[in-house]
Amino acid sequence: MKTEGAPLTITYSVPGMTCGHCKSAIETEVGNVVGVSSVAVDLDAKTVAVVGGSDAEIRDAIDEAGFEIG
Ligand SMILES: [Cu+2]
Repeated sequence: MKTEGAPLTITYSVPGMTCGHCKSAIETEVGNVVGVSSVAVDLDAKTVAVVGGSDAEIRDAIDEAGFEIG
């Protein structure tokens, strides 16, 4: 049996995000990662705050959406 702690919020810096299109692309890809319960994109701060999921899979999803983590 696997025990998990409370989900952590991890914040990624994604400087390439510029508009609502970028925002929804990231939200869709990262939202599909197993275990992710929340994705909050801040276009002004260029950050993506993610609750739950694995760091490696979230990084892959951001890459998959066409963005680089800065
Ligand atoms: Cu955009």
